[in-house]
This record gives sequence, C-alpha cells and structure tokens, in this order.
Amino acid sequence: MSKLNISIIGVPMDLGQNRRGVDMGPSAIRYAGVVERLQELGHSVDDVGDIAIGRRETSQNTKLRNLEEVVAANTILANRVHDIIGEGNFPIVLGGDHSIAIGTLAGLADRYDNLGVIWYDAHADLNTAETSPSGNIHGMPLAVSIGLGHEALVNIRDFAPKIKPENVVIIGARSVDPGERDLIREKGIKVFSMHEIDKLGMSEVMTQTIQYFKDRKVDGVHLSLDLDGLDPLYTPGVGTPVAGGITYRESHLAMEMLYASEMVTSAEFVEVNPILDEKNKTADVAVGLMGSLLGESLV
Ligand code: HAR
Ligand code: MN
Ligand code: MN
Ligand code: MN
Repeated sequence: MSKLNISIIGVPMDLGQNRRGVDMGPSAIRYAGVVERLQELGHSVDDVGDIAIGRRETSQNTKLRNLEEVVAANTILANRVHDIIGEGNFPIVLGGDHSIAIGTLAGLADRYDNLGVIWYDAHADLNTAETSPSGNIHGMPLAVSIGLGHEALVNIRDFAPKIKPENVVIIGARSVDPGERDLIREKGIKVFSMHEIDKLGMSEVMTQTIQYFKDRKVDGVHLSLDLDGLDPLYTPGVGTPVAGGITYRESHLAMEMLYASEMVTSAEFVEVNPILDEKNKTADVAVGLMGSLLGESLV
C-alpha cells in the first residue's frame, strides 16, 4: 500500500450514552502517540483537531437522548469527513461514543457508489427509538446509516440511506437486542458473532470478510471499530464492556489482514473512555491497532 495523507479528526462526543469520560477519548488516543505512530510508518499525518460538541440537553427525550446535539455534531463531522475525502486524504476519526459513526458515514457515503462497512463491535448498534432498551443513540448508528430511525439522524447531508445493509459485515457481536436480531434477519446483514470467530478462527473470518466485499464490488471500505469489540481484559476503558470478546492478537491479525487487502479507505476508533481505563491501556490498544491497520509489521 502506498503512503497515505492521513487526516485525524477528534470527536469528543459523550451525549450518545450515559457514562461520563468518553469525551476524553480523542485526548487519550493522542496522548498514546497516534500521530507519531502513523508517521513512523511513512504516512503524512495532519491532526485537524476536534469537533465542538454542545451541552447535554435538559429536555427529557428518553427515547432519543440528546438528539439535537447529536444531530448538530454529526452534521459538522459529516461535512468535515466529506471534505477530507475530497482532498484525497484518508480520514481517521477518534471517538467519542459510537453515535459519531452517523456523521462519519454521512460524510463518506456520497463519495462512494458502493461503500463497504466493517462494524467491529460487541454490539450490533442496530436499534431505533422503538427497539432501544436505553434511548442511547450510540446503540443506533448502524440502523440510522441503513436508513432506519429518527429523520433528523437519517437525513444528515440530506440523503438516505447512507449504506446498503448487504454491504455491512459485523464482527465480534455478543450483545444483541431482540429488535436488532429481527433486523439482522430481515435485512440479511452479515454477522461474524463470537460464535463464528471461535469456530472458524479470526484468519478465516477476515478471509471471508474480504471476499464478501470483493464479491459485492465495493469501491471503498470503512472500518468502524468500537473498542468494546475486544475483550474487556484488553480494553477495560469502555462504557459498555461485554465479557467473552475478541483477543488482542486476533484483533491485530484482523488489522494486518485488512492492511494486506488494501481495501480500507477510512476508519474510526470509538468508545475509548480514559476515566474507566487502567493507565490508558485502551487508548494504547487503539493506537496499536491503527498501526497494524496501516502497515506496521512484526518483523
Ligand atoms: N444495545 C444496547 C443499547 O442500545 C447497548 C448499546 C451498546 N453500546 C455501545 N455500542 N457501545 O456499541 O442501548
Ligand atoms: Mn458500538
Ligand atoms: Mn458530495
Ligand atoms: Mn459496542
């Protein structure tokens, strides 16, 4: 893979869920040395700074918490990501909670005719206001991106849907709500749950994922990596940890195989919460995974 012009954009968003501290995720990832790590690989790296996030809403819309502020921040993010692609740069978005994938995908979507998406996560993030057990928008971004959910979220940048359900591959799922399960079946979304990862091994899972995108002739692949996809043993600094997750080495292997595939055209790393972390371990893992995704090799 050739050397990239990487644009790093921080989104200190914590309004998509209810644990404080995930707004410090971008700072923690910078502190863990993301810019230097990627520069060492020969890429040129521009840290364009953070998107401004509004204040927590006082209104109590418990089905879509902080809706207005989540829409506002994601609209700004979408426009920034759209510009970054227009400049020919490779965007890396640092979260912040996973609601920011709404903006990232909105910015990417009309730059590609047939975008593929890898959703590396313990969760499916396929809830709507109707199915969500929490009202937290970070549990909804994948549904929003396939066109389901509140119109203010779905129509960011004035078009919908952003992606096709058949172009999505979920990897690492182990906490899926009933409404999400129905949607996975109804839309035929490809899922490698922990069951498949255990059974096939990560090497085979990634081989099949890469082939899946080739079969669909995607013209870009976005990696949306929620650090809670890994087992909390490796990434304790997340708001909604779920036991029985992907290991550290499996995750590096996945990133290394994606690098070798030369398919990935953008990425985001979300849900890093330094307040819940152990000595910035989760941000360190995030930066390591970015290294493997973008060309680091062991020997
Ligand atoms: N599915 C649950 C909900 O909708 C939990 C959401 C999970 N949190 C995340 N997203 N970190 O991946 O509330
Ligand atoms: Mn998520
Ligand atoms: Mn456009
Ligand atoms: Mn998750």
